[in-house]
Parts: sequence; structure tokens; C-alpha cells
Amino acid sequence: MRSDATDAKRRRRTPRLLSAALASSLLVSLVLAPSAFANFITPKTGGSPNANQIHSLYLIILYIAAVVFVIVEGALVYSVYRFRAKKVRTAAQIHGNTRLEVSWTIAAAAILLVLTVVTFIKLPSILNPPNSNAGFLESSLTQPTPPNGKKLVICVQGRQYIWRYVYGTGCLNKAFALKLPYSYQEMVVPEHTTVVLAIQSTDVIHSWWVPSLGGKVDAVPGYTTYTWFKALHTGLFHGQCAQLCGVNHAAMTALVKVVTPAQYRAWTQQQQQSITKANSQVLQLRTILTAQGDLGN
Ligand SMILES: [Cu+2]
Repeated sequence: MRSDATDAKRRRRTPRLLSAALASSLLVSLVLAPSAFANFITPKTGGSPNANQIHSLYLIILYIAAVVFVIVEGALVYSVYRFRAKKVRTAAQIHGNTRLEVSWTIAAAAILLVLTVVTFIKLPSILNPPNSNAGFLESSLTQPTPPNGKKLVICVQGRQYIWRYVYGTGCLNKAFALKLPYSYQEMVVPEHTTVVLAIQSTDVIHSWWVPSLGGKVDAVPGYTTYTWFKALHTGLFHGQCAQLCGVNHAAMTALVKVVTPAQYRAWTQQQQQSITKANSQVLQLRTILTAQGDLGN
């Protein structure tokens, strides 16, 4: 009898030990791999000052929420354990305790007040672009302008399922007349330059989102929304349309290639030449087809 009871006890203990071992090994492997946590629960950083500011604001709120979570869940777990069904222990009934209820209402209101004040203190550094060679990204219905007025304007047009970029002031209304360079999917920008994006859509709502370069901004048909960023170093930054815009939404990616100013100038010149060449080929083709009577009048 005794040995049967011991066996049963051992059998009950084994799955518990196994799950404890699994849980602790998972915890240890996560703690020992800090890279596993990098941008896992926090917004991405490092590409643009506004992205960094969004990240630091997020951390402040996360830490306050973590303290509240530990206090509330700690009290809950303690009470569940301490006052589990046993005759000798009875939890004090605090329902209707005015002082206690007023206290935690005031505490919750105070936390909200602190969060509001901190958010409004941080907001200008997220919304207002700096001069080139110092940068951020903003979203607004009016075009953001750095203090010295100097910016690179790029028009971003969302359509199912690709992004088109037109480079240069005038891209919103005179892009064709000015023969401005353009590209699809991959945006090329110079580093340390305040880039203002004018975002539009030709069909449904899309959302411009390159996490390392700041927040998300919707591309809404009939409206122009604005955002900005200032790339802190050269490199590639990946993005993804963040509004479900149709069956091929997942394929609507964006890539921002940050290069040196000299490389940027060379790239725009080359784009312009390629576009001019392609246009002249179209003209030649039109002349030939018209001469053959294939295009009508
Ligand atoms: Cu989309």
C-alpha cells in the first residue's frame, strides 16, 4: 500500500517538474539572449529621431504599466493563495470601504495625469521636424517645415499594391510638367536630411509605415497627409503597408534606401536620364505607329 501511494505521488510530481523545467529553461534562454527582446515588445528605434522619441515615450508608459501590473496581480495572487478555501482564514470584506475606494480612484487619476503631462512634453519632438542634419518624422494635415525651411519633399502615392515616390518640391501638382524623377517600392533618400513626405492614395486607404523611421501615417483617398523623417545613417529600412487594403496587401512593402548626399544626387540624375530616354522612345514608337496607321489620329 505504502509503495503504491509513493508511486502515485511520484507520477503526479513528474509532469509538474517537467513543466517547471520547461518554463525555467524558456525564461533563461530569453534572458540570456537580449537580442531576442530587441524591439520585440517596444517600437523600433535608431533610424530617425522621431522613432527614438516614440520609443522612449513608449518605455516610460510601459514601466508605469508594469509597476501597476505587478501591484494588482501580486495582490490578486497573494489573496487567492492566502485565503484559499480553509476554515481558519477569512478575507476581510472591503466592499464599501469609502476611504480605500476614494484612494485608488485618486491614484488611478494621478497616473493618467502623469501620463498626459509626459506625453505632451514629448510630443513636440515627435511632431516637429528639425533642420537637416538633426531629424524626426511627423504626421499632420499641414506640411511640416523645419525651422530653417529647408527640406526634401517626396510625394508618396499608395495604390493597390505598390508605393510610388516622386522626388522634389512641386511633386504634388506639377510632377509631370517638371519631369521630376520617380521610383516604385524603393525610396532613395540622402542621410542627415529632413525629408518631408506628402502621402496620398489613388484607390483605398493604405498606411505608410517604416518602423525605424517613425510612426504610421494613413494614405487616404482625397486627402494629403504629411510626415517627416531624418535618417541618422545610411542603410536599408524596411516597411509594410499597415492597413488591410485588399487581397495582395501583404505584398505591399516599402524599402527606404539611405545613401550619402552625393550618391543621392547621382541617383536622381540617372533616374531623370532614364525617364527622358524612355519618354523619347515612346515618342519614336508613337511616330512609327502613327505613320503605319496603327494608332489612328
Ligand atoms: Cu496597402
